[in-house]
Amino acid sequence: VDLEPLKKEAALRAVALIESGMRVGLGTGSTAKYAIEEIGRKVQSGELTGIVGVATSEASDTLARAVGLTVEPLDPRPLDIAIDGADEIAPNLDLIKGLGGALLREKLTEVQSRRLIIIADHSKIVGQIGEKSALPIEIARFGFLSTIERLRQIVPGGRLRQPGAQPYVTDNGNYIYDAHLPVGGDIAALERTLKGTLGVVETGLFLGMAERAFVASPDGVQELSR
Ligand code: DER
Repeated sequence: VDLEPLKKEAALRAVALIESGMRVGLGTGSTAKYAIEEIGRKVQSGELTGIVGVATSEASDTLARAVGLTVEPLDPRPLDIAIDGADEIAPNLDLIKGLGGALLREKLTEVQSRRLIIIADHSKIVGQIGEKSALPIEIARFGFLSTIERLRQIVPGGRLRQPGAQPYVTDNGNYIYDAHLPVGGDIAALERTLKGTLGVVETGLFLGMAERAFVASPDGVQELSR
């Protein structure tokens, strides 16, 4: 089945929560793209006014401006709402994110948002974190081979993200190591261990951050809340 209409439906449900005057975190990825386009449509039609967007990637910044949104850099002021996709959604709304490579700016932005709304198709639903997706970990470029060796001691079986001849480089000039998580286990403890590992910049574990998720499947859009 074509998931794109389902992803768009989920995005429309999330965008319906935005009110005029809000500061909005703009997510990254193919589902967040529908949300950014819809916000742009509502601003152009006058349904929404006074919206300021904060983008979680260069790609989302470019798209937001292209649809006529005002985009500002992240500053310490809180955001009213952020809308973003995910790679895995657990029953308690713990997430894996980062397959689009934007996890650092996403987490930096979304921790400042009063509400984090996740939008996805049903393929992202898991019973436990680690079931379907790798865990993206952003690592410093300098000494990355040493950092990867440190990570292999914690989460063996991962690899540097390298789609072509060169490693993938994030908007922040870092590399990504895609780790394979053991399913189950204490992921909060794992997050602490990973964050305490020299050379690790950020992980794609978004634990206890999302307020709700709109998940689209062929029989409709489910609204999950924590
Ligand atoms: O990289 C990211 O964090 C994206 O939000 C990703 O998790 C979801 O991307 P998708 O909507 O294209 O599947």
